[in-house]
Amino acid sequence: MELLDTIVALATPRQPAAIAVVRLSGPQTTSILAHLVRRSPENIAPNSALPMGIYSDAKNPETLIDRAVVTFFKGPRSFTGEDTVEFSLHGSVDIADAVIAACIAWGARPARPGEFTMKAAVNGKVTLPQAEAVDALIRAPSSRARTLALRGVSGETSRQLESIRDDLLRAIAEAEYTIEDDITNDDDQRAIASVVAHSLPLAHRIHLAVSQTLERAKQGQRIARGITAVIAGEPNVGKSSLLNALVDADRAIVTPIPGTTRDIVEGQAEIGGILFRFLDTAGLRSTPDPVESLGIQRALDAIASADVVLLVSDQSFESLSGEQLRALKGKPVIRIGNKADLHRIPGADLYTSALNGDIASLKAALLKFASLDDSEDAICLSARDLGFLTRLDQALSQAEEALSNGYIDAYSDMIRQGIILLDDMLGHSKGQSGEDIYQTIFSHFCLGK
Ligand SMILES: Nc1nc2c(ncn2[C@@H]2O[C@H](COP(=O)(O)OP(=O)(O)O)[C@@H](O)[C@H]2O)c(=O)[nH]1
Ligand SMILES: [Mg+2]
Repeated sequence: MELLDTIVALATPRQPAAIAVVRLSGPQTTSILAHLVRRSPENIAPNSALPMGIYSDAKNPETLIDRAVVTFFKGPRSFTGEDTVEFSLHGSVDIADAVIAACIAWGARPARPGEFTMKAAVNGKVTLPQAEAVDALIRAPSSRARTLALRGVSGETSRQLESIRDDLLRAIAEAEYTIEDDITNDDDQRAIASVVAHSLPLAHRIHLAVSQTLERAKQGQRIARGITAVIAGEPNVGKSSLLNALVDADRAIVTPIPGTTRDIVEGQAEIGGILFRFLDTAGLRSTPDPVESLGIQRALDAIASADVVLLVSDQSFESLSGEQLRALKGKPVIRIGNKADLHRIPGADLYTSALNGDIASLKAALLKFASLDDSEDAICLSARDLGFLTRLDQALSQAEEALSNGYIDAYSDMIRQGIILLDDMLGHSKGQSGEDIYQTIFSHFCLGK
């Protein structure tokens, strides 16, 4: 992939619409533009939207494609860091295709998905985590996910990571400087002890900062991808009724006949700005019916993949079989006493009446589970970034351990590894090829983004 190419793409959906936006970016932008419009590009002021005719060849008035608005962003003060033009066209697919074809005829090439953002990253306009936040923003499934991604786009998280990187550099400098300064053949031990005493607080502080960032990123992931809550329990306790109440729609079939639900029924709802995916399952009981048995197996599989299990009962929570209890083991469980309009059973965390739509206590418990209280701290990082942070966290705990044992060289080595991890994560690393970065990060972006 040639990073210096001038690229062009439709940035809006390929369908008739009010406006279609075609983006052109790269070093040849103004020379290509000079062929498409009659005004000389020197006379097109940056950052202003100007109406003008767009031609396949501006020298030939018969090749007029559209009368549209042209906005010119002069590099480096543009999104990509290079000269960029946005054509806001009448929203016809044919017009957009003709403008793209003209750009290509005069020297541009079709952009790959995400390539404009890739240019921005390569030109230092955004860090890789920032670029990923742009994608997360476009795909955000809930209002909280959107707010979170927007904070990522602003670069706040990247700045925190950069400052951790600065601290790591300082940690190496301090350890190595003191060593060179202090160590003599006579009192090695004392010198090492002094480096350890001097460096441990900083090493500890950096490790703590990374662990906290990791936790905040994990919480951000939950907000970004939503929370899967599996509704489970014995037959006829009101699981399907609860699903319908939670998603406020008639998703699952409700009857007084036990064993009605067999396959998993799914519904989504946004509660307090967080996306919840609810899975209604077959009632857990032993049954000779082979179809119902398969449904129960699916229910147990769903429990295994749940972020939280909503265990529903209208009698007691004591009667689950060993296999069912095993499936619940280690899972966060909210025990729901349903049919509270009839009676309140013992042992429940909260009571609902799915029949009357009385589920406020359940919604409150779900919000609490999502730990909304401290979700203000959550940060938007991708699964890729989370992988880097996890490895960085491990490297730093090893570094801290090496240091406490007086192994200064091993300590510096681990810190150095940490810096490499951060550089790869932020996109500073020279070792990664453009194509690798493109494939792991940008290839799944939208075209024209
Ligand atoms: N009184 C009362 N009946 C309920 C409540 N929730 C569900 N039911 C009834 O219990 C029966 C079984 O409900 P359903 O949702 O199919 O239970 P599931 O088998 O656990 O999915 C139906 O007749 C529902 O109308 C409730 O909160 N109160
Ligand atoms: Mg059911």
